[in-house]
Amino acid sequence: MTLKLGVIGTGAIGQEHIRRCTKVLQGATVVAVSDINLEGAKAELARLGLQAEVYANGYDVVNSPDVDAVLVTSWDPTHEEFTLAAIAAGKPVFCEKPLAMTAEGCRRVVDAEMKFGKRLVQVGFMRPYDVGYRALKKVIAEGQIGEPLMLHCAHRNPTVPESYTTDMAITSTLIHELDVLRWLTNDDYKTVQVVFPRVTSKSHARLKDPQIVLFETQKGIRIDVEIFVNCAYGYDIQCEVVGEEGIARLPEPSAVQMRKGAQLSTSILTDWKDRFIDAYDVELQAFINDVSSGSLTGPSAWDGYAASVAADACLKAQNSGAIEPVELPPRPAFYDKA
Ligand code: NAI
Ligand code: ISE
Repeated sequence: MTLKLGVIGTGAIGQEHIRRCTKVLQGATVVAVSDINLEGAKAELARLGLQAEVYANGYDVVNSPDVDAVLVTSWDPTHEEFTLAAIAAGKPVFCEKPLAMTAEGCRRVVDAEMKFGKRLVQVGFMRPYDVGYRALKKVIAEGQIGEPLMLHCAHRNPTVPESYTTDMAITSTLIHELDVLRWLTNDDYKTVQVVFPRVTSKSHARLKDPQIVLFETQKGIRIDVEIFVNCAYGYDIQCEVVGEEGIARLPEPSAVQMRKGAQLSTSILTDWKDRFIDAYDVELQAFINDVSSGSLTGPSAWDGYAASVAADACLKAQNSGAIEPVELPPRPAFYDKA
């Protein structure tokens, strides 16, 4: 059976996901799309040579009888409402990160899903599907470097638009680390502090860049994450785990080494779309397969909530300068992994 998808938001990642669902992955087809930029949505369908219904309103995508499952790829503040609408319609929904703008918003999604009685939500945290992060997790889980003691991480983007603000470095960017580091260490955050180094001259008035976010986990692991979104040189994701017996690093994306003109060089990617291109394929194929087999297994609404509880504490820490607690309630049995 071919799963009929409706996509809300046909911007950068919406276009990427429509392309992969249509041209790369198996078992799904895009039958409906929506964007507040209707002409942009139509142009994108024409570019891909795709026949699909175009709706002015995302709710019409959710409620279309032709749509079996929904992809939410519109702006961050719209995620919660469309995800709740999909749950109300009893349709599986893949929602890009963040699940909602606050932990409270994510909790509404969790509560609606539990009330429905079956998992319907997968959050677009793709890093647990990345081959490098999976290899790193295996090394840790097998005890190859002993117990993890410290993690040193960095999330660097070459540049961001004027619309990007200091809090988005947490809610839209760090949110990936907030999810993947819980998954990697099998741990939860206890406290967080945010410190601001000297601001880069490449930033703008509404953005303090870079930032350093310091966590202590429940097991006592110390984590530092540098977020530097105007780093200029590339899109660079780093993760080093210091254990009792050794150190393990996230592998660099594979790239050709060149010897030329008295230089030894390896290129660095500049675009997030390329850095995790395979992981996006794998996460969406998993969603399609899981919906078809009737049970979702990917990052859950609870994972989206847990990341947002930590994000809220980070936002508080940005403003207070103090060490703030991260208070995640116990996970309901509903979200126990099979
Ligand atoms: P974008 O600005 O390129 O595209 C967003 C699109 O949503 C725009 O075309 C906009 O017109 C549309 N939109 C906004 N409100 C809407 C509404 N109410 N109904 C229908 N369409 C609406 O942004 P981008 O980069 O594609 O990001 C979209 C979402 O995906 C964001 O939430 C972002 O955080 C997430 N994202 C996730 C990534 C990942 O690595 N998992 C990477 C990039 C983005
Ligand atoms: C963007 O929205 C993403 O999700 C990218 O993966 C991330 O690296 C970037 O910082 C975000 O703005």
